[in-house]
Amino acid sequence: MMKHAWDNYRQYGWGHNELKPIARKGHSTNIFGNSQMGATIVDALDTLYIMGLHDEFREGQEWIDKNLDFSVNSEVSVFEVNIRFIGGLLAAYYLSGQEVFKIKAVQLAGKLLPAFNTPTGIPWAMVNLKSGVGRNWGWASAGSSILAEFGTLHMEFVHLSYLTGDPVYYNKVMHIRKLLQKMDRPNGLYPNYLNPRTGRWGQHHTSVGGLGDSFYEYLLKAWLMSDKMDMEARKMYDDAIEAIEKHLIRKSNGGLTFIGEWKNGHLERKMGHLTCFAGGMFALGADGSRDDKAGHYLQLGAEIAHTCHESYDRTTLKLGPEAFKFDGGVEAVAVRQNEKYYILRPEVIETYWYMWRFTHDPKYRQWGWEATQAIDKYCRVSGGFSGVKDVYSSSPTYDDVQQSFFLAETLKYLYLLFSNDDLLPLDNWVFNTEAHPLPVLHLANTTLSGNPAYR
Ligand code: DMJ
Repeated sequence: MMKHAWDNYRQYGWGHNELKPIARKGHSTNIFGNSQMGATIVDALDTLYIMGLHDEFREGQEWIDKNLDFSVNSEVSVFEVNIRFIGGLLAAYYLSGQEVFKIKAVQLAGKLLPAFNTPTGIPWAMVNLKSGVGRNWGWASAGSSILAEFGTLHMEFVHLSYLTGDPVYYNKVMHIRKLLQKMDRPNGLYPNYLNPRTGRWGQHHTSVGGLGDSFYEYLLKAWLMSDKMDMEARKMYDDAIEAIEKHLIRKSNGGLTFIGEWKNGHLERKMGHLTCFAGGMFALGADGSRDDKAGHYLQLGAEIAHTCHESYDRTTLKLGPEAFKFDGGVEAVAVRQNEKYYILRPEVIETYWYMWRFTHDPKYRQWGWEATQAIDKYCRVSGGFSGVKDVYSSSPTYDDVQQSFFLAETLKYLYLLFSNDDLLPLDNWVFNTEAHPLPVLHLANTTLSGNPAYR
């Protein structure tokens, strides 16, 4: 499947950000501005490497060396460029040892830094790579920046400081953390919106899915990545998860555990495909949890994995919808037409993989195999892989996009699910939110100024 996705991108979309597998031409979205930065190449590199597709890896490396240029007049998403490009380049560097990846990652990071020039130091969502001018998404509440965006920079930025010896990146993300620590949190929950001019929360909407998700993930992973020294991050994670469990996690009438969203003073009994990553996160955070609740969090991870599997199993195509409800007799099923699509997302498979690593219960491989077969049957087209618009329809129509995260994440997690545990062991590697593995840093003897946790 990786060969099919890559070869078609190579043939029809090379150098573009993504591929339209039916029209057989390049594709892009506003997260990459109007740039042609080969997002699929950068996102796919480490998957190619891990799978032993060395010729393809070398082709990608050559393109990056000769063509990847960040001096372009293009307004890009700081978050997306960080997780896909900086994360992808750093992982490729750590796996292969090729300097070009490190050099490009550092060049690109330099282009993102002007986004932090706001009155509070909370970065803008978007930055123009040439002019350095930043701004926020027009749709975000009250001119706010987004929690999952400014809160998903820590892993990559700490690695950049580690590799360059320049504390600037580290200081930027620690400043964000300090600011968040000082703020009041309604019910202990972090709202998704924060205004970078005033430093005040926007709308009180809290989500473990879109807009919130990877902020919580990076608190846990900051701790893991520091060889469990960064206790400040662990505490923030534990506090956040306790509030989430209290206010957002419920059991449906049919006995399915789900994570809802806090909106306008009440709990919305709806869960997104994106939220399904949290099963893996709870399992990953079980060891080291407060009050020795490891068994509890592993169980919670298993319950979320089960619920998300049900969201797949209750469809015609055996692929999960973008969002599903637990309301009025409906359980783990999408209700609105515009929530019935599947765009090759990884989160459910990601959770199967973490659960497999921690329990070795064969059901996770079985569920992963069901998803593999469904993707291969319903999303494969002759020019690559495409998302589908309705997982409840037996004759689905395609969205004609092969997302770069399909190669970075979905196929990587599937490959790992059927590999031995000594391929990227979790004691030594921490995966960024785009599934790019970064090594645990043993920083006891390294100076990263500012945080006693690192001394
Ligand atoms: C990916 O870019 C990352 O996993 C991100 O954290 C969430 N959305 C997509 C995949 O669905």
